Amino acid sequence: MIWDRKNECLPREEIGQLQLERLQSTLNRVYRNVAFYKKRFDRLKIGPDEIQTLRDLAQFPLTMKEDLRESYPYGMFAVPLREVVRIHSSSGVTGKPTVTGYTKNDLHHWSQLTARVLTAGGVTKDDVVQITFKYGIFTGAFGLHYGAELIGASVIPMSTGNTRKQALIMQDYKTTALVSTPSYALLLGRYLEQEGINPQSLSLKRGLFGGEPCPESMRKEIEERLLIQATDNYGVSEVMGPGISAECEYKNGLHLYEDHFIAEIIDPQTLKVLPPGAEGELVLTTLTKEAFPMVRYRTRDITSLDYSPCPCGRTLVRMKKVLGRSDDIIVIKGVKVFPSQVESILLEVEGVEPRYQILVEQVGGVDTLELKVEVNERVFSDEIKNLQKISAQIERKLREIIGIGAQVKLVAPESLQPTDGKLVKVIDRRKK
Ligand code: DLL
Repeated sequence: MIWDRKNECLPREEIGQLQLERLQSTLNRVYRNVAFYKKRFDRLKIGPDEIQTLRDLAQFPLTMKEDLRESYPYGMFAVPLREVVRIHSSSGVTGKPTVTGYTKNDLHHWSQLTARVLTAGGVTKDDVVQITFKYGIFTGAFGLHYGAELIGASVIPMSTGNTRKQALIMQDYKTTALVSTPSYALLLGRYLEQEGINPQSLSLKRGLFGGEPCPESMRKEIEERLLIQATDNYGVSEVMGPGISAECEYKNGLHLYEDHFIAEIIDPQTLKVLPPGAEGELVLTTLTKEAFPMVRYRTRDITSLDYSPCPCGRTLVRMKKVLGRSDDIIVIKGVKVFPSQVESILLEVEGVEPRYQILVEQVGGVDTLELKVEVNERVFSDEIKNLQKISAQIERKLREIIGIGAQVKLVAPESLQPTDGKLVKVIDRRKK
């Protein structure tokens, strides 16, 4: 099913033309209304009129999270505050949060976009949607909430935590669609087994997961445990929140809503734009946002773009599932470690949750790594001897597969504290 067939299935030439027109207008607006952009463009002696083709965008400077922090809180707004009707913030996954604003029109577009996401994941007006993102300043819950209401689904605004109550409501209210992070869905799935709740007794049919990476092995386990179809959706608060890209039923990449965003892939080292298909860092430019337009925002997320046709009929480019963040790579004693590698190891260990936190420190000039991992209730109340066996097993796998020595600490279920439902996966306390 497609929510906005006209805009999601535009011929490719028309997408390009629409993007060019909207890009020219966005650059004009930011140049006139945001001192940060004016100063930068002037310094490089480039102006909005430079844009003759979409390729010309590469001449414009990249915007980074640090730039937003310097303009904290409202310095990057392109409209007066009285035009802003909603204020959100990023989840602060990597440091101090940033502020974003939305006009009435922005909110209208945002609901349309999350309605596209939900429809692509199979949600219709007949669904009962349980949202377990945190309701508050984080974009996840409100963003998807309004899209679900626009579709006409019945929305349960559960917010985060309290797995017992989440499961109870899921049973009693006959939830058909779960909207959450993939790691929370997995936790819920394992909780059901532990409590002897048969997933066949639930009405659940689909899960729409986002906010953090969901490797294929994780998707498979969630689908098997909850007996659902799971799709991935992606978003970044600084750019909009959820509603930037989402998988369709073919699950072969996330269709990126190109009528509202331009996607580029750059080499994170040289910062040069890479050709289609190459793997690198995703850079996003907004095309319709009024309150908080963003030009060439470095998301830090590693992916690639696929322009080949999709059997679903959408003509929008597909981004590959995010592989990890370019700033999440930890170098320990010269070895490069991706949190996703650690996650794959944890997924294979019985009784262990893929909910973890990596703490890197320097003790006497030597890098040390501690890995805190949640285990399920049964394992946690097991004998010390068995807990030690599990941590030794993880330590051995880390040494054999990734080549790093780590101290593994097993902790109680749900004891690692998420920020807005997302865990900060890497804490690096070494001096840069
Ligand atoms: O996480 C917005 C969102 C909420 C998206 C709910 C989807 C569902 P931030 O808190 O600003 O916004 O975090 C953005 O989260 O740069 C990625 O590193 C990561 N991320 C988000 N979605 C995915 C995904 C929201 N589907 C950061 N796969 C991004 C992998 C994701 N990583």
